[in-house]
Amino acid sequence: MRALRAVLAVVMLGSASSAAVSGELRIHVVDPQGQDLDEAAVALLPQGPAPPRPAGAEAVIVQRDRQFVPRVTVVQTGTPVQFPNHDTVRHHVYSFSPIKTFEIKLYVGTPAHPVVFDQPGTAVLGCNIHDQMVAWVHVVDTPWFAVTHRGQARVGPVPPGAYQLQVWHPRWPSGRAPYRQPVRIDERGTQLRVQLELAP
Ligand SMILES: [Cu+2]
Repeated sequence: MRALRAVLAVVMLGSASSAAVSGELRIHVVDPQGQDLDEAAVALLPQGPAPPRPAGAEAVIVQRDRQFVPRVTVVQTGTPVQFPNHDTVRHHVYSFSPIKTFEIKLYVGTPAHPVVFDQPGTAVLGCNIHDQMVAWVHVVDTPWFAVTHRGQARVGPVPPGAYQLQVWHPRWPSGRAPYRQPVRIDERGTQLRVQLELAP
């Protein structure tokens, strides 16, 4: 009887772990001085085709107190982004970046149509009226991404396996391809520290 109970326990453990086969990346991103880096965009690119964008996925970049909030947004390729203006002053949002060139001329409230970011890469956004306003939309071919806070981010759950880790930051030298390294995500999760060489 005791032996049978042991077998049952093993079977149940086996089915529990196979039902939850997913991993996670826990990453710590630091600058060249070893300080925690906020606003780093982290993405896990699968080796095969990426799963499609979750239905209804969209992003929102608010304008408040004459700033974009958040400053760094990561989206999967094809994602619509809304730009509601919560200020009483008008803003004029634009991007000259090759992956997405657009402008939303002087407006208040929420523009009628979102902007769809349909190519991977990074778009720099500005406002024609307020020079200090800046934001970045980092577009990736994967639904698995995060932005660091106090140097930390978690990406997942993802199926265990081999990925390319991609890390980008606003102070990453413009024109240089984002930082990449191969990474293996296992079922118990993978922990990693990345030090980025940034422009001063
Ligand atoms: Cu403005």
